[in-house]
Amino acid sequence: MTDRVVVAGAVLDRGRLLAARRSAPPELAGRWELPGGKLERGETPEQALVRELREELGIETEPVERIPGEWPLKPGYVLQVWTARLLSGEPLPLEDHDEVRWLTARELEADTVDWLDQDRPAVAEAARRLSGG
Ligand code: DCM
Repeated sequence: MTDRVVVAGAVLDRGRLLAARRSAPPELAGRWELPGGKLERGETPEQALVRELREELGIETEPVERIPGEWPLKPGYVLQVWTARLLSGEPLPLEDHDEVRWLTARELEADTVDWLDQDRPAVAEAARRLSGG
């Protein structure tokens, strides 16, 4: 059986990375993540990402490239991450989150927010891209 994919976005805009704080489930609430969600049947990861970011945050985005790697979640699920460009909208915690923040490279380096462990490798890679590394 192949694992089901959860796709998350490293949304970049004007030198900052978008972070969202989960409001559910209880064991993940309060932790920060790259926002996203599960693929629906027939969707490509890019389509799922655009849909999830629209539903959860009210923003329009364009996936740019996949960050290499795949990270295990709960059994049967893996996390894949794409970088994405913000096209329009101001992110708001409409669904599944209770706060959003734009983090600069410096704030990322200072480890300002409590990321989900499984998101940390992709966040580090996105931070490298922000600082031009
Ligand atoms: N998830 C994660 N990291 C992300 C996005 C999601 O670990 N950046 C996990 C949390 C959930 C599962 O994927 O267990 C499905 O996400 P959601 O509840 O947002 O659909």
